[in-house]
Amino acid sequence: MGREINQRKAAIIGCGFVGSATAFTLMQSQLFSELVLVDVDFDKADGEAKDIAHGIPFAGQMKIHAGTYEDLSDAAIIIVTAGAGQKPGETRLDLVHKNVEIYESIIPRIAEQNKDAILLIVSNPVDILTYTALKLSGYPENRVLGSGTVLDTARLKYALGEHLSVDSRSVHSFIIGEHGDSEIAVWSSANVAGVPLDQFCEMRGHYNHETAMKEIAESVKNSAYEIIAKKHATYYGIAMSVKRICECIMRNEKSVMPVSSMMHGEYGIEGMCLSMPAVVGSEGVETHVPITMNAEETQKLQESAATLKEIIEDIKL
Ligand code: 6V0
Repeated sequence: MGREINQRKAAIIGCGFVGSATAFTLMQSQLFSELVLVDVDFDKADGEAKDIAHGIPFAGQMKIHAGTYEDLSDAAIIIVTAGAGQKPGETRLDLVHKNVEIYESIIPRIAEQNKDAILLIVSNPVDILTYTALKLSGYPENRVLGSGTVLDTARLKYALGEHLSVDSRSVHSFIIGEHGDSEIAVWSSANVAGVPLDQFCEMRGHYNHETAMKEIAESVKNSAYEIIAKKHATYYGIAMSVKRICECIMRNEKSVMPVSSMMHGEYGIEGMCLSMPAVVGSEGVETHVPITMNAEETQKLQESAATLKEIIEDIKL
């Protein structure tokens, strides 16, 4: 245990659709000089590493290879995407038992090799598994985070950008809570370049915002179901979300992102992981940013938390 951390090394555990798309994206990002891929199926990891490595001459020099848990001992970021994905019709919460069991076999082995990395959890249900990884790893809370609603927030910004015919990067809005069916779009603080969303809608000739926003939030919430029904998995959007989180950590950007992390009484929510905006930098989650919400949004967040709490109380770690 305990080689010195190589600040430019990352590892991905689980090389299915999400793990391999993430590896492909990270290879192109040039954020890391070494990327190690681990999977129960070693050949799968090896095949993906070799295939992705053939893109290196077009992107820039680095090392990408399949490995074992011993190879994690000096990784700065360990991304966990291992586990079953949703089948058509399944919710993320339906995956709990299968994936908690998989985490019980993975997380202690990571912690045995490396106590100083940042654990970035991606498998679903991501909030429950972030909590599971935190408990099983013994890592400090700031260094265990889940991709949370970073992807859902990107989906929301994309949909709003299309609706309003504006660059999605100029849209400031968050989806928070569970990465799943009880997630909440925080409309009350949404804006485009500082202009409140309702006002911007009118500027663009849309006067039915309440109906339109409801439809957009529903379609964002259901987009994974739609994609899974059509192509059996989602992976490009999450790969870009993971890359963005890695950028923040590697460059100590301190960007505000809705990652999943441990809650300590914010909005009365305690002892569980869910997504709310947080400052993310080289130490992981630096601090939560309790954005302004109206009473209805706060209540929905508490309901989302209650859904997750029930599940957490049911799993024995
Ligand atoms: P997949 O294509 O079935 O890949 C899973 C991979 O994990 C396979 O290669 C398995 O061999 C491997 N695996 C299983 N058990 C272990 C183990 N014990 N150790 C190491 N590797 C193991 O699934 P896919 O890649 O589509 O999805 C992976 C997870 O990501 C699922 O839980 C999805 O629900 C989740 N997603 C999370 C998203 C998010 O926003 N957080 C988005 C999309 C998918």
